[in-house]
Parts: sequence; C-alpha cells; structure tokens
Amino acid sequence: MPNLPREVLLDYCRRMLVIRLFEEALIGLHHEGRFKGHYHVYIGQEATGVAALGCVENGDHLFTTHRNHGHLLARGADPARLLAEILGRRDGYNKGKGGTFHTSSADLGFLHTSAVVAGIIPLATGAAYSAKVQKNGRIAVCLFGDGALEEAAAAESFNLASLSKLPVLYLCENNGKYGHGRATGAAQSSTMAAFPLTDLPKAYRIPAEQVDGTDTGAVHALVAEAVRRIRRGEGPQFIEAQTMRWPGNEASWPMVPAPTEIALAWEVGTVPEAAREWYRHSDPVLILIRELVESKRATRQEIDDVHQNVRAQIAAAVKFAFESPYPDPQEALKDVFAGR
Ligand SMILES: Cc1ncc(C[n+]2csc(CCOP(=O)(O)OP(=O)(O)O)c2C)c(N)n1
Ligand SMILES: [Mg+2]
Repeated sequence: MPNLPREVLLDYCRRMLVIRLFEEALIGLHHEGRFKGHYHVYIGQEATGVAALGCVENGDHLFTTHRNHGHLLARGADPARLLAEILGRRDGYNKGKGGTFHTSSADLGFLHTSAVVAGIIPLATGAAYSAKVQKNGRIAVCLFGDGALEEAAAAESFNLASLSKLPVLYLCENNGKYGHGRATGAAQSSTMAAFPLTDLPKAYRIPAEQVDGTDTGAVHALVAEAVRRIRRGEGPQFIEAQTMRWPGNEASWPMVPAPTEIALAWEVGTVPEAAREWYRHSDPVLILIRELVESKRATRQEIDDVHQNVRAQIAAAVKFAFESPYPDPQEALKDVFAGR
C-alpha cells in the first residue's frame, strides 16, 4: 500500500479517474463520428503519470509526447479546454492549433509536446542545460515511450546530460510489458537490441531503475527519490515504468472493452472474457481503488462519490468543447513560428 497521506491518495485516485473517464469519453465521441483524426489514449498508464508528476514543482519544465492527454490532466489541466484543443476549437489550450499531438501549456509546465517520437528528449535536455546555466533550481522531466529509445536523439541526449550532470529525469513509459502467461522479459513493444531498456542509460552512466508503472505508491517513491537526487546536483536519472498493454489498444483504433465502474475493482464479470485478466491484474485505477478500500483509507461510498463527480466534470467538458467555436480562419497564422 502506498505510504502516502490519505488526502494525497484520494487526490491521485481522482486525477486517475479524470484521465480514465476523459479518454473513454474521447473514444466514444470518435466512434460516434463526432470528430475525425487519429489520437492516442493514456488508459493503463494513469498511475505513472499521476504519481510521477505529483513529485514535481511548479516551474519545473515538463515534456510529453503523442500520448500526452494523461500527463496534462495529471498536472491539473482543465478537461474542457483539453478536449476543446483536441477538437480544434478556439477555447483549447492552444486555440485549436496544437490538437491532440501538440497540446502544451507553459502555465502547467509543459513547454512543448511533440508527436515526433523522441523529439522531446533533446529539448528536455536543453531545458535542463538552461536551468543548470541559470542556476534557477528547476529540473526537466521528459516523459516518453519505450519506442523513443530506438532513436539516435535519445542516445545523444543521454551522453550530453551525463557529461554535464544535467538536472533531468528521463521517464520512459514502457507500455509493452508482457502479460501473464507470456514469456516475461523476452521482449519489449519496441525493437531494441538493448535489454533490459535500462542498459542503455546505464551505458552512459545514468542511474536507471525499473518500476511497476501500475503501482501508484512505488512510482511515487522512486520518482520522488530521483527528483531529490537531481535537485541535489547528482545529474540525470532514468526510470522505466512498465505497464501491460491495455486490451482496448489492440486494434489500430482504441475500443473500450468495458467502461470503468468502481465495482470492477472486485468483480469483472461484465468485462469480455478476453480482457478480464487486464482488469483484474493490470488496471492501475482499479488497483489503487482496491488498495484504498482494503486498507480502510477510503470507503467504497467515498470512491463512488469521487467517480460521480468526475463523471459530471467530463460530461460538462464535452458540452463546453463542442460549444466552443472553430477559430476564425484569419487567425491561422497568428501565434505560429513559421516565417514566410
Ligand atoms: C520520428 C517518428 N517516427 C515514427 C513515428 C510514428 N509513430 C507514432 S507513435 C509510434 C510508436 C511509439 O512507440 P512508443 O514510443 O513506445 O510510444 P507508445 O505509443 O507505445 O506510447 C510511432 C513509431 C513518429 N511519430 N515519429
Ligand atoms: Mg510503447
């Protein structure tokens, strides 16, 4: 059970439910044909984003990827403005110009979000360099997928960060860990010759640890310690958070096998047979809920109340986002860097 105050755990649980219900709503809207285009959801990785980003401070520089919705929401993004951005509407975080792949918010610490795999790793390293030169006490946190390690940009960044002892946390979300019954440890979702993935940063003398990315308490403890080391001037740290693939992501367009209900923490009979194993053993939201109730830190009623509030918040976000107008075409070249 996470060694954290009850209020923190309940807040983490709420944030994780915001992410889960936001993503489920998004998938539903897409299936109804209410918006077009590709998008990636953070379902199954909520414990990593929420617990890790609970360890940073305002002013730290955060960088994320194509799978960014959960990271922004973990840091307190308004679901209504985030959805408006994904729909390309005027009230979105970037006035509808960033979309699902590039939503950023400097106020929340996210200086840049890029769907270019590994594109943010050099940028986060540069932000860490700037913080070191300016001695402003800030750190950079770079959240990326296991696939990003295949890119040369990752290796170059690790080298520079290690040589210059830069204040940066590289948080690799390996969402391809093999499930029960398969050859654990045989391969990752990415095609890396290095195994385990932590061998790569270790070759550059960057301390690297693995953690169960579905375990809120374990992620929090490890990230908090890494952040302490970085702030003490010990240089870059690397964490690989491992999660199982969410069954809804098996197809190229995500499907929701079963909408998340609190009751699923105890009984998964309503979930299609093929997906039950994930809901029983690998769903970070249900794992935390089970832990909270079984350790008597929260009652089922309290969790149900949080769930209902989040459900209402997401319904209001959907209404807000669809009511937000598309930007005026004359605004297209405003706030963009592209020159003529
Ligand atoms: C440089 C680059 N190459 C290829 C792609 C296409 N692409 C989008 S997501 C993705 C997989 C990334 O895997 P990973 O980093 O593990 O993230 P995950 O989707 O598993 O969270 C790829 C190859 C891209 N966006 N950028
Ligand atoms: Mg991956």
